[in-house]
Amino acid sequence: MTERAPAAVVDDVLDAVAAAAPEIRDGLPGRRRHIDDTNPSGETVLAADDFADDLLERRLTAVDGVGAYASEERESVVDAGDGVSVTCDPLDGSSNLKSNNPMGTVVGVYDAALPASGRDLVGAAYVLFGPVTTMGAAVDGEATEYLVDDGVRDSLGALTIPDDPTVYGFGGRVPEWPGDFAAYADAVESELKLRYGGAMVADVAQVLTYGGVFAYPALRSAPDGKLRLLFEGAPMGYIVEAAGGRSSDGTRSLLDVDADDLHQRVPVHLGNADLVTRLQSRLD
Ligand code: FDP
Repeated sequence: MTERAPAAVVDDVLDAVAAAAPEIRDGLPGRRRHIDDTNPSGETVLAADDFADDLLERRLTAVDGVGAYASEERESVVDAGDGVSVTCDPLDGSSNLKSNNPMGTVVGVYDAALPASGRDLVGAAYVLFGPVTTMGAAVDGEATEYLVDDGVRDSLGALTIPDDPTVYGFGGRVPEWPGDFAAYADAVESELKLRYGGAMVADVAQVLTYGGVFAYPALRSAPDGKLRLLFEGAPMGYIVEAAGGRSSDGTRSLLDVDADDLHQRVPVHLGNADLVTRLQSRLD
């Protein structure tokens, strides 16, 4: 659907996201308050969410070959002409801003009109605002980690999930977990160490670094979980699968979940293939 090769556009999108990263980080200190607004998922919005969304919308729609921009913070898709569609969670884990804990940005590049399936992804990336700024990106089935310094991404090498898993992090209140997920969590607790910080990007980065499993599962009160398919689940699933891991909504890869609605939610399970396979057989 674009005249430029999607891979070239993805490269420019990743550069634009890296260039925006220091500006997003520098813009955080004065924007830790809530503004009088809710996003399309009904969540309260911080000034920082709005700021990052506006900045990324301007930068990404300016990339030659980007035809659409959608984000968790806005109701509908922004039309930018012909080209690939970019989805964005501008500040994932922004409730960590109050406590000054890590947060991130998640980007998906779909070679299709939105809402699109994860199988239409041609690239995906996350930026992690931790003690340093890093990016994890996947293009053409290969995942790479970058250090983002001064708005430029420098490769740190292949991003590969370690074979010997050591950590797990599960979101949602424990009494809200369905019984089969709780039984899986019981088993995992005796094998792995809990590492959970409340920002999906940071929690998945720990799993990619140490090996293990991250989940924001279906909840009793929210059978589709909390995370959004197009903005969070599918792009992160694409990266974790490219890094040698596995993703699941409980029964299938996150890349195979039908996308019917721009803001639809999905249970998210990501990590080492055997841990996600075990989880899936418990939930099936
Ligand atoms: P946040 O609401 O702070 O933006 O998708 C949003 C997200 O954070 C994820 O980053 C995180 O994994 C999850 O929600 C945390 O939710 P809980 O507060 O329920 O743990």
